[in-house]
Amino acid sequence: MTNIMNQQQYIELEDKFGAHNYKPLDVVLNRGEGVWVWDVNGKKYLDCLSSYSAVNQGHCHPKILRTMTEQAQKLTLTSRAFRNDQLGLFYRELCELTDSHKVLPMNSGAEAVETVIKAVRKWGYQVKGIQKDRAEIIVCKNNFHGRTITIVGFSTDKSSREGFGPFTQGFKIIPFGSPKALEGAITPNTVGFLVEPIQCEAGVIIPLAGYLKEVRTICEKRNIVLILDEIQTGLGRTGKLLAEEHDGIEADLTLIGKALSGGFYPVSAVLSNSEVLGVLRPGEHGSTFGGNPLACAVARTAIKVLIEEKMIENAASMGAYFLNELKGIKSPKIKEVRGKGLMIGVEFFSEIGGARQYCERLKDRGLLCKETHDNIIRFSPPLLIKREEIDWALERIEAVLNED
Ligand code: IF1
Repeated sequence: MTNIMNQQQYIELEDKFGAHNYKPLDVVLNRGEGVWVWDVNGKKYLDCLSSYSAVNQGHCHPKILRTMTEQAQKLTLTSRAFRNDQLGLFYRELCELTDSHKVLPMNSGAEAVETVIKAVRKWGYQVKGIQKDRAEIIVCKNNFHGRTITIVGFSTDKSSREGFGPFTQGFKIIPFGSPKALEGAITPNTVGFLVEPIQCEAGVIIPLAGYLKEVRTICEKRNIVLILDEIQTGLGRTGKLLAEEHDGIEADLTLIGKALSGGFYPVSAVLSNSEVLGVLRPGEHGSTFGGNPLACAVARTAIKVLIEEKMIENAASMGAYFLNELKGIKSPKIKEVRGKGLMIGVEFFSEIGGARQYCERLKDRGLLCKETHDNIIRFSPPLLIKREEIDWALERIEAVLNED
């Protein structure tokens, strides 16, 4: 295929006509297959970001692609004014797989977060008997749950929130990883605790084993709803279907998104193990595209391939291998290597002047990854990555670390 423009021209177009709310690496991609992507010059890269875990199943997975095109030719959108033949099947399959009772489908992750905030507040008023407009939700420092006004209002990240107020009331922020802090923050008005099992965007921050178990106990004892944001950690990323399984617990509400469609389409969902979703009545919540037949069909296949092709098991074994090999790299630049499954963070000493330069250099050598905050690189390749491909990545990572 001949390109009508060169790479620089594509970049200039984006810069000229697009809002500048991103600072992407200057690589212009136009094709993807499995763990690999290609730029407009035909150069091949190993994708170690997986679109922030949205393409866990690999780029353009052929089975998901087939479902997408087949369903798109049949029926794409009915709105929820009418029913469609995919929604119930999607619900049942998701509930059976995750041991949930009810599902509420949305599109983006942020919408799933907004949905639980509404549902949990209503539960607080209706079931717990909290006084009107007093409901409080506890969240963690350094959280990342999305970009809406309400969500960034309880972010502690300056660039996410500054300049966007006034914000929504009713949130309390505690340190991540501390059951004691949770205990101390609960008041009679507390309705829920919203937390990521691993704080990915904060730099792959993994709490001590058993944290979620203690949190689960506290929520139970104090009658508050435990909400896990598994939008990034869920669907195999950490070597389990849901990261909560590492602690052997079940949240009351679980949020999934991203890889729920294998990256084809925005699909998110709130999974409920409790009565909480039951408080929503007709007219109180919804979305034009949420639960549409195309989304449901795509998500059904995306989940199916994740299971059938044993991607979760592969994430566990290849993740352990990748983590161990990264830990074995002797470099004075590396402060710490940490991870679970194929969610891996490499933290550099701040003296080296930021992780971005290493992302740039890795890009030049054919490996795509992204810094998070200044000094951390997250490696999160698609879950079907093979040992040889990890070795290929390791060679390049080592080479880049050994330069200058
Ligand atoms: C961007 C970050 C990752 C999420 C968790 C909810 C959402 C996300 C745990 C919201 C979304 C995305 C947003 C995307 C980049 C990416 C990201 F760098 F911004 F923080 F992954 F780490 N909960 N994360 O990770 O889901 O509404 O986007 O579908 O903002 O560029 P969304």
